[in-house]
Amino acid sequence: MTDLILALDVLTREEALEIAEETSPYLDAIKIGYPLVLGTGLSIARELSGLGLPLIADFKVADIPNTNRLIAEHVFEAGFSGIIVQGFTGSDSLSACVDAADDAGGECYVVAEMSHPGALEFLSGDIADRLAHMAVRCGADGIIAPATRPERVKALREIVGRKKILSPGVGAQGGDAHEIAPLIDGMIVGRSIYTAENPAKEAEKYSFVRR
Ligand code: OMP
Repeated sequence: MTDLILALDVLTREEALEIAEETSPYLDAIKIGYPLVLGTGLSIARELSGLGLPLIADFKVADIPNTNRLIAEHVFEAGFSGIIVQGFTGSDSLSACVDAADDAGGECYVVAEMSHPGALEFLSGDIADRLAHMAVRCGADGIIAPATRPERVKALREIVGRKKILSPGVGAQGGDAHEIAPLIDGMIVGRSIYTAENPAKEAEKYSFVRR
């Protein structure tokens, strides 16, 4: 069974609340990040958490340990239950986020390999494998791995074992939901749901992954 996670990258409060509410019966979590939070303010997290779904903060945190900790603490205080961080800043920076997540009873996910073509220029292959190993070592809850490259997800699974793999890249970025779903724990889908004429109907189409 794979979770369906909506990437709610819309820009206004009204749109966010409307789409989140109508799609919520088909979702296991909602992920928001800079587009929505910069558009509406961090208070949108409390409003969305009223739907009763876990809320993941995609800020791809990438700073020194102290700053990472301050950001992560803020995120969990705001009502999020998970945070996505970059790992290339090193294990001390990552551990600061893992510790903040643990203190708040939340979850921390590390980007191992990104889904877009440019990811292959710097942070794929061996580097991504090392980031996944570090995620395990530092006690993160899981990694982000590309739905656009199922063979890489399989390789990263070998490294992270039973830790969670959340995968974006289905739909708008070309990833195949049927192919990736059996390999992962959570499928992150954005545009193909929230730009659809009927987002609830579109979310329902993806809900086969949850069975
Ligand atoms: P769509 O391409 O519209 O389905 O959205 C994908 C979502 O996943 C967006 O919110 C991206 O920021 C995010 N994402 C990626 O697309 N690729 C990655 O490698 C990592 C993420 C992420 O960390 O969520």
